[in-house]
Amino acid sequence: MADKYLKNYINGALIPAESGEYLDNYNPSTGKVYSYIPDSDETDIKNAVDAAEKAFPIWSKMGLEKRFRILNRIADVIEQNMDEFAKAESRDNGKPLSMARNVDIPRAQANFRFFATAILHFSSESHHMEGEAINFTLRQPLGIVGCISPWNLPLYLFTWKIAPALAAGNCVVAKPSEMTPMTAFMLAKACKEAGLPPGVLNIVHGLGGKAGQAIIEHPKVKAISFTGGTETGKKIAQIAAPMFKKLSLELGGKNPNIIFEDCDFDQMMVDTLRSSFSNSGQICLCGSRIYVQRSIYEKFRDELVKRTQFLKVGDPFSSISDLGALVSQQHLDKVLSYVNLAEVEGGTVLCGGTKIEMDGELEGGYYMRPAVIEGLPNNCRTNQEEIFGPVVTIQPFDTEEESIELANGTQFGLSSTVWTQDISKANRVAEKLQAGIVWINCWLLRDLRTPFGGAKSSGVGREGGLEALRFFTEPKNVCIKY
Ligand code: TXE
Repeated sequence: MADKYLKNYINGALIPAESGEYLDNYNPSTGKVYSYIPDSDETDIKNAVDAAEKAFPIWSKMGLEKRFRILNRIADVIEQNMDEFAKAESRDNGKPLSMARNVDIPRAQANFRFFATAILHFSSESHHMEGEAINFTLRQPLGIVGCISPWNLPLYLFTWKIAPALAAGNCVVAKPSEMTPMTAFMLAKACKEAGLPPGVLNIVHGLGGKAGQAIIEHPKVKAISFTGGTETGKKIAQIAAPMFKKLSLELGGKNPNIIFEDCDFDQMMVDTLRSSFSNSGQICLCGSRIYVQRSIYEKFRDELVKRTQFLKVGDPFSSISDLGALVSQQHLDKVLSYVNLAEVEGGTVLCGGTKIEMDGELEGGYYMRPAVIEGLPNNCRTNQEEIFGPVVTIQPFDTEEESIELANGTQFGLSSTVWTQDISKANRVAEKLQAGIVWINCWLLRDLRTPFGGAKSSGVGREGGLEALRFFTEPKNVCIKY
């Protein structure tokens, strides 16, 4: 099979790492190695940056209309190969094929389409000084930028960064997670097919501490857009900040769901099950701390446990699987260790939290039963640290004030969800929540024009819509006296 050995995409060519070394790529549903990734280092990154530097004058001066056409064509190619992309994503990550088909890949093509068209409408401000002068803001591309993405929503998050960077006229050196490189490799082929000029986008595979870090350290990379763990974000900031690079960091979450007694109970249950266990809880926006008003706490608990036990964990390729495999053995071990920790901290595991041993082909896969835990204080580690798996804790509260205090009681501040039919209460609570995103009576409803990102330790900067185009451009004020 030609595609067993993935290639870097540098200067328009698909090539191995200069070292000739490869890393194993596992299929999480079977636990077996099924392909190999270039183990790139700073030499490959240097080559990618050199190619990007050469391409920049052409790409940045090409004109919006032409950039729009090429990026839109990349979206077309992804769309035309939707099924192949979805299967690859499911195999590489362990997520249900249905999710890759309905969420990940449609969104990846939408990212290209959205930013291809957004750049046509992007404009800047002017400021008039009456009788004296006019200022206008020139927004110019930064040059070469770095995009680094995680494994949980591989192509979805990779393109969420690359598309606005390219639309704004930058050239990009990008690295997908070493755990889920396959669809990034396929994107490289899609870019070739769509006629993206060589060097405009360079995709380099490899380890975070090696290839990833070389992107951060390279002096010609002017900005970094990163999504991943909070600890990695800290490391990146330590290197990039003294070099005065622009930084957008989308980091971890420990998101609260606040459920008031006056909510639409049925709708809330449907969405709470989704916000708890979609993608096996491996979405930074999943709600993992669930606070329920005491009068409906028991009803909620019993219903959540019943519905959670009903979820089918199994072969990602089977249409009846609600949850697939977790991304890696190491991650499965980490998530299971948090279930043990919860018990040590005095929690009661109401359901799940154990490894599932599969038979046949799936024997070595990384499967676990989704867990619901109660009886833990807010300040314990289980409620404070990001688990990033199919594990939620539930806790009762009495008053609106108490719910806000509990929700805000962690270092994180990515998203939050509020369930109530009282519009005044919903607005009061939304105003006080320390989070970049508040969903009221819904979850993961996304308009790509809105600002996206976190407060506190969940990150710095915002992605999405105009925020992304502003991030990837340098504002220059021009003042003209008359
Ligand atoms: O993320 P990492 P991992 C959280 C989640 C998870 C934890 C670790 O809690 O358990 O982070 O996951 C690259 N310089 N989230 O290990 O290590 C790396 O190669 C430059 C939350 O996957 O942060 C990958 O491409 N790059 C999250 C990317 O950074 C480096 C989604 C993310 O890897 C690097 C995923 C370095 N020194 C995990 N070290 C979310 N909020 O969506 C690593 N990388």
